[in-house]
Amino acid sequence: MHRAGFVNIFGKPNAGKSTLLNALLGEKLAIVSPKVQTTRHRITGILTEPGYQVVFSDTPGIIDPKYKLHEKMMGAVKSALEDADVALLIMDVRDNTEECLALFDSLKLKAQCVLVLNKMDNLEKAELDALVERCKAWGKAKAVVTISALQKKGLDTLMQEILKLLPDGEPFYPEDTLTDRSTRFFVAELIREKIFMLFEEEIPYHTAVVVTQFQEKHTLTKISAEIIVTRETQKGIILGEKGKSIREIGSRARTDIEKFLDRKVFLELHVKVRDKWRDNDNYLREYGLI
Ligand code: GDP
Ligand code: K
Ligand code: MG
Repeated sequence: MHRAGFVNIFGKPNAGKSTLLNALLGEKLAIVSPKVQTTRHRITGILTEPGYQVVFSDTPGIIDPKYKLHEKMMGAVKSALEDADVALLIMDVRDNTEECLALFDSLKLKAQCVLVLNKMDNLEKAELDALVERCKAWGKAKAVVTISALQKKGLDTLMQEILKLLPDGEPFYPEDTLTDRSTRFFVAELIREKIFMLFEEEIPYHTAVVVTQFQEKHTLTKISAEIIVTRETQKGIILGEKGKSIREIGSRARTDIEKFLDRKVFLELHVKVRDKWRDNDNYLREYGLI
């Protein structure tokens, strides 16, 4: 018998959705940062093992739409809600339990769900046990599992619970497929992650990254990318004094991209100002956000 199905990961911003996807896949597919709304796209990771294939999706956190970009992000959440076989509802153990459960109620889920209590490394055992009891009493989850996505704890138990709920079926993708996203997409994401790491406040939220050139040369891959911001002042900040900041972005991104591609990389970055790109359909399309 073979099982195959779609498992989508939902939760408030920073609950650890992207960290969990990466941990389950054993690959860094989704970028992670302590800032909310780092994930803008739905990212698929495909886990193929003897006897089963699980197509996981990481979704942007559940948010109130403010910009068109946010509406598109919520669109990704809604479409994920509708087509999953199993929903993983992930909660940070330190978040307000009642609030989280109310939020999950409001999603009006059709899929069967597993409640995943993440960051168990942050809670004493007695407190964790009490939380598990409260979550079981909620009654809407087929299982309640405690994990630490960061420390890769509890993941075997979580996989067992997922497999119990996965339908019988043939694989959807060839067994060596890891994701449905392009290499260019991951390269752009790795660059965007460095901007989340290095800059405070609003800069990351005003930034998009587009790969404009991706060439496999003899011994290395040559990549050019544009960092798009909304104002000249932001361009100045991204560049930094005498280009110090953009060099830092470039060197950190190159290290990660080389790891991801397992090849030497030559990376060239440019900064462009595009007023109000977040509210412009043409730009959102160009940046792969629609
Ligand atoms: P997302 O917004 O739900 O995708 O959350 P991320 O995966 O980006 O994680 C948000 C923050 O929580 C990051 O700083 C992660 O390193 C951290 N984090 C994720 N999982 C754990 C965990 O199990 N334990 C701890 N202590 N931190 C975690
Ligand atoms: K995050
Ligand atoms: Mg995320």
